[in-house]
Amino acid sequence: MSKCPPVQAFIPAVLLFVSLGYPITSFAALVVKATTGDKQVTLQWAKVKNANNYSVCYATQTITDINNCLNYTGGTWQDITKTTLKIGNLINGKKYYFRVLAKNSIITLGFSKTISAIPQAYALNDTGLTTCSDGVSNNLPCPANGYPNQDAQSGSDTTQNDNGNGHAGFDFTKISSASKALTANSTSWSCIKDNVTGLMWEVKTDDNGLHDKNWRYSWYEPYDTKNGGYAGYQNGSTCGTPGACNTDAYVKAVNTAGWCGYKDWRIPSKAELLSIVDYSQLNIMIDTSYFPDIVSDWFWSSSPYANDVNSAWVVNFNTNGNDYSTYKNHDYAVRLVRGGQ
Ligand SMILES: [Ca+2]
Ligand SMILES: [Ca+2]
Ligand SMILES: [Ca+2]
Repeated sequence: MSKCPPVQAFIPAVLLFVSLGYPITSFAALVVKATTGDKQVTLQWAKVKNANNYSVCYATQTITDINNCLNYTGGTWQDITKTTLKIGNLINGKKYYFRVLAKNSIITLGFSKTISAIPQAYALNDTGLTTCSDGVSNNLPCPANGYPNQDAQSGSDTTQNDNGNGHAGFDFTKISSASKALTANSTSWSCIKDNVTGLMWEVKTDDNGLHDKNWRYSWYEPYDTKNGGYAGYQNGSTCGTPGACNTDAYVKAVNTAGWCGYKDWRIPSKAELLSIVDYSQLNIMIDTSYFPDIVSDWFWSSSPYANDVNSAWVVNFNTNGNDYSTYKNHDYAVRLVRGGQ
């Protein structure tokens, strides 16, 4: 009658062997994704068949053996029944490693590969790139044969690719001069809210007023803790208000008047400026449907250059989206930012 081998008796023996701590390989069914936030990382994975419990191990060094979780630096072990876990009280900028184990009430079913994530005060934008390249051509569909794991194959440009709110993964909202959120098809706006980073950006004007896109400023920061050892140069010459054409004077003038209802505008850091560079563009390296005011120039950051007190960082939105250090007495464009700190 019975033609089959006694399979049912065999499987529990194997699983018992596994659950006693003998090595089992990580398995494809348990793929963990990490989302970073301010001092936190949220892990998420799909439910594993037959699993009703999960254990999460995280540490500040890579986890080669999840069963030894507590032996790794910062090793922490947590048992949960859900398929998502928010881990808080982490240190921003520090790299953490995570591994998840799936089990039921009797046995370990398997575990994920180790992934890493770095919590940070604000989320990062992706690059805007949605096409792949090989050794010869750009703008190819992904994947490109023989050239795996390209920028366009990961990040929010892939997971949140919606051109209706800014190119690919960029997610912008137009803001009126009275601080009101506007629809994407609005034709007049004064500021842009970046919904990924949480930063709000100044949109320039072309009316010869305070915000005119053609004005240029020298770099000046009177606070010693922020200027890298030298305050810079006060007398830039091309902002329509003689004697006030430096970055500090411009910030003060805008905050005295207010812009989009706010008075806490500041010069962006280099990292903040780089967050709105759209690397899919060839010439003007920003989403011009939200920032139509862009001028072909370098934009000042608030970041002093550590190797030379006379210099600070600029970001080139004109041709390549690169950052450069340059002398504080040069005149460059400014786009103010607020929030995020
Ligand atoms: Ca990407
Ligand atoms: Ca988008
Ligand atoms: Ca103008």
